[in-house]
Amino acid sequence: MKDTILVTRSSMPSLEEFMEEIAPIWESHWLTNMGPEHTKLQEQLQEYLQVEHVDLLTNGHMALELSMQALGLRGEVITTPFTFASTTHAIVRNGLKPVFCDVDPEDFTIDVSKIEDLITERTSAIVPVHVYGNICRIEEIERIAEKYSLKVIYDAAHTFGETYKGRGIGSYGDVSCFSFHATKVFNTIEGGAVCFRDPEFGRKLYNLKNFGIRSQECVEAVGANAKMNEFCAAMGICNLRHIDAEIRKREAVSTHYRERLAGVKGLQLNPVRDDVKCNYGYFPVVFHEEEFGASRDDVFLALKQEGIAARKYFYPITSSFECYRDLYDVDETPVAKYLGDRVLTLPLYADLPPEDADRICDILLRCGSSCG
Ligand code: T4K
Repeated sequence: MKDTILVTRSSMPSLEEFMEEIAPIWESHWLTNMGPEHTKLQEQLQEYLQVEHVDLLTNGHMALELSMQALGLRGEVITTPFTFASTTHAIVRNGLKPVFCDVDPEDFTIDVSKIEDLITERTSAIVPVHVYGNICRIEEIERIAEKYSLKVIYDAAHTFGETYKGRGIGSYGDVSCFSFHATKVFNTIEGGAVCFRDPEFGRKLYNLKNFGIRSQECVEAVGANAKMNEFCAAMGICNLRHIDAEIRKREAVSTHYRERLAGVKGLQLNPVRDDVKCNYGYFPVVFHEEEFGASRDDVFLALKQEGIAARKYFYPITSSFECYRDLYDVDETPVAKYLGDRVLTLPLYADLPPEDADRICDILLRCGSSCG
């Protein structure tokens, strides 16, 4: 039996490099609450992400949840169900109602032609997801948001380091929220960030991540505890030194997959765009069973039997979660439902050897020919 291959593997610096970065923490005894490592990473990320302002949080989920709170959203929020649980939960946990818009069949992002029909007098925001690092139709979203005075909060969890038309992706919308979870292109073990332009929003967010405390004697809002600690920030500082090389290695794996799988009947791959600098975070494949000859679940099982843990990101779509039973109608987003039932995300990380990528492709392609 060959070694198990998981869907991803965290990028890490050498132990020596991390030890060197955390040594001053032992001197200072300053472990959290916006210490020097936090400040240093924040400054470095502002530059790397090409954004006006960035704040660091415990994770991408709290970045979304507290951003919505800081913006004071009310009523309904238009979003997509083809995403991780976090996007929808953040809306619901703010007491807001998610209104699900369908997705584009080619790139899985919000179908902008369907947004306006969903807007009511209760709508306060749009929460589009740059899913798998595929950039949403930004200009059209901006046009709609301006026309109806809506806030735009991008779930940018998958887009670390990406640019669109030469601009850092975090600079679009009112707010963009990143995840720095262990499974992401860039990680701080657990972590997240919010990029924004309005300093007043930034002040509110900063307080909200620290219980809503404005000063020692004034608590101005019902906040949470979502501060990134010094060890996580130190991990980020180390990982940031290697990020460009890591992304290049991911690109090589993605290219390898693409060479083997592009053009195969019944397989749909992520679209490639000239105006986007991509981070190669995920390699989703949609299996159109009728043409390919095998279903997503056939391939999932065949890989599993060989110790390869591809993942069904994002199945089930969030509107069909058990916790939202009877609240939403999945048939209102037929494309999201269709894709959720057919997509499989192949293993992808910087050090995935080409022979493993080949083995994965061999098993996958064999499924198509044997079942078809
Ligand atoms: N919005 C979107 C669109 C998101 O995708 C996410 C998170 C968020 C918001 C929220 O951001 P965070 O609050 O998480 O920062 C994983 C991640 O936990 C989650 O961050 C991510 N999206 C989601 C797509 O995937 P699981 O439950 O699939 O993770 P898990 O534990 O099964 O790990 C997957 C594989 O990663 C493992 O098989 C091996 C590898 N791994 C995992 C861990 C935990 C490592 O190599 N090292 C590790 O430490 O959710």
